[in-house]
Amino acid sequence: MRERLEELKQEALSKIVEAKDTKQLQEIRVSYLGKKGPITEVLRGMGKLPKEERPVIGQLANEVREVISKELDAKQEQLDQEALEAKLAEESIDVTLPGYQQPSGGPHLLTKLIEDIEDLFIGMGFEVAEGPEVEQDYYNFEALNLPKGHPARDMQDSFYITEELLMRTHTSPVQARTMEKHKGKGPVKIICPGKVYRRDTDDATHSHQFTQIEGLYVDENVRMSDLKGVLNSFAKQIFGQNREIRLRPSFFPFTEPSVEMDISCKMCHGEGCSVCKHSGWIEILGAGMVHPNVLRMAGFDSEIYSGFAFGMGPERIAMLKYGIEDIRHFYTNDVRFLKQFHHA
Ligand code: 2U9
Repeated sequence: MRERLEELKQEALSKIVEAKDTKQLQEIRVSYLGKKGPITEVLRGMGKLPKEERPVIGQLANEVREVISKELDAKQEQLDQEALEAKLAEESIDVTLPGYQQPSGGPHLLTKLIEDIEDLFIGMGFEVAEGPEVEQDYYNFEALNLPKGHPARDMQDSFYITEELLMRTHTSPVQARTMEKHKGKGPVKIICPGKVYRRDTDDATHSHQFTQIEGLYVDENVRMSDLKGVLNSFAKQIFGQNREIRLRPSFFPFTEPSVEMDISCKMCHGEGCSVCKHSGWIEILGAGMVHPNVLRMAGFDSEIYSGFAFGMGPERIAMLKYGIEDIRHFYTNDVRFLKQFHHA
């Protein structure tokens, strides 16, 4: 019996050494120390032993139990420690690894161009004025010398909401509103940037929504030469000091006389190329002296006051400045396009 116990002890201890996890340890514990295990069986068979041997074997059996139990506990502790170390190793952070690059956005190139143009006119004494994009027919057309039935206000060309309300087709109603607020007293010296809407089919050069910057300067003795000086300064600051401007006669219902302004072509310096269609000049904006009817409708005495006005499309300015060939690039927001202008 002594040998049997010794044998069981060795067997259990070598199984404990080989045990890989808690489950295996538990199985060893149950099979050797459990009620149906071999040691219990030895103790049950003690009745057959001579009396004097019983306490000796009993004590030995208890010692074997104890040794196995202690080894099981020690092994369990070792497995727990190993598991903890593995977990810590797996979760450790290498603080020397480089961080993830966070892509940063930036203002849209049109936003930046509009802000640059605003700054340049602020530098010449203009203030920035804004107004509603949903506008009354009166301010969008009537107050600008475009009475009902005028061909330029065709229903087909504007987004009407009701008979009297529409999406503004230009930023001119902002000037009309600002003049009205001044109650016939000058000076009014403003630029009006903003979104405008026209019923158009989108293509490379047309968009149903685009932006405008318009300017207005009303005071006593404002002349065409003031307009020319301001626009010349604008053109040189945006396109370069080596550019020339020229004014050609034109027509707008809200200005008289009206002009269109060209800048000399940077590709050919006035000699003629594909960008300027071999004319040496590129059209960039429209302008003129404010029509007396417009001054009167806004409450100004057209005998005392005069003014100039101009209007431009920042998309067109940007297309010429950066060689962009399709107006839809501004609105489809492909980052491969947009990010080229992050430092512009
Ligand atoms: C008031 C009086 C006069 C604004 C003007 C233009 C000429 C012009 C176009 C340029 C290209 C619009 O962006 S575009 O499509 N604009 O040519 N705009 S004079 O004249 C005004 C405005 C308001 C009270």
